[in-house]
Amino acid sequence: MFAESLLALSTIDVKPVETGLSAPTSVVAAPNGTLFVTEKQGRIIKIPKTGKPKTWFRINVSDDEERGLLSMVRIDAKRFYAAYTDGKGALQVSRFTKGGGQRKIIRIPHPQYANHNGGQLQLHKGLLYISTGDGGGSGDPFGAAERLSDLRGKILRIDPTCGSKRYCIPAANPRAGSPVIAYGLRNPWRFSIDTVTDEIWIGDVGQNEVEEIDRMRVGAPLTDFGWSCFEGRRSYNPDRCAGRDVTAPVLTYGRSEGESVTGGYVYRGSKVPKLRGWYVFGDFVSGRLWAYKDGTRKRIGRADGVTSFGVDQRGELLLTTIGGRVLRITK
Ligand SMILES: [Ca+2]
Repeated sequence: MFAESLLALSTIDVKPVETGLSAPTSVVAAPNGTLFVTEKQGRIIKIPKTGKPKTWFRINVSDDEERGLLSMVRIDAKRFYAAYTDGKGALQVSRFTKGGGQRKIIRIPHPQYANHNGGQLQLHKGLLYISTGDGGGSGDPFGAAERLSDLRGKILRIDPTCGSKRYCIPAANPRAGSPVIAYGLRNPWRFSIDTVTDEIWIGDVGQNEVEEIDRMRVGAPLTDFGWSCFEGRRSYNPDRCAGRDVTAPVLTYGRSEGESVTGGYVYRGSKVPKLRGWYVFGDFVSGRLWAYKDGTRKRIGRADGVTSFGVDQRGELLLTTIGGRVLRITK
């Protein structure tokens, strides 16, 4: 441990923004700096720049094991998209209007197991990107991640505003008529889109041995990240490899460093110059935080139970912890 901390070349500081939340799963910011935090049990908490946090919205969710309210993205002051697990365990993505109810966009059945729901949303150039888990259990019992007709174990891209339709498939998607832009994922719990390079960065939680970070261009051809043929770069299930052209992870780490990766963001803020252009991410179990750039990974700090990263209105990095904290990376 001691030697390792000496190798942490450049550490960062985290400062609490808020504490006492209930299992926060994501944080987003409004242009005025107000933060919105999703809680696993279905509440959205509004945290103004000054004053007390308040419950701003409630969504009925199932919240056993890994189920719950999983993330949101803002559209404007009253409207947002959220991903949550419904009463039957399906991953539901809907548009909500404060005071105006819910418009259901897409629902992905996931009835058997309560783990591996994915559930990250990102809005980029008017299109909605959605991560989905492989259906849960262990070892992808359904072979869902590799099967393109199954929407589990994927990154999806849809046009969520499409006349009277619930959604449309963007013409630029790699497969005509399919929302799938990436597959072969186990539980891409958190992913982000770096708008400077137009790249998608995915943290894909491993099975027994290997955590991984994957990366693809927004405009890439259909991309296969390998699960469950591979776990990270290791062979996992050779029966699931036939005919696949797998894109290897950008980086992997094993059980000596963590057990459940939480994907983050490429830092594009200004207050922490040493992190500019570095991809910052962490591990939910070990609490370690790292920064990665061009083949170099540095350990930069610690946050126990990190569930999610977010960016504020100035591009500064936030994170949430299962213990109820929102933290800000300050230097
Ligand atoms: Ca993989």
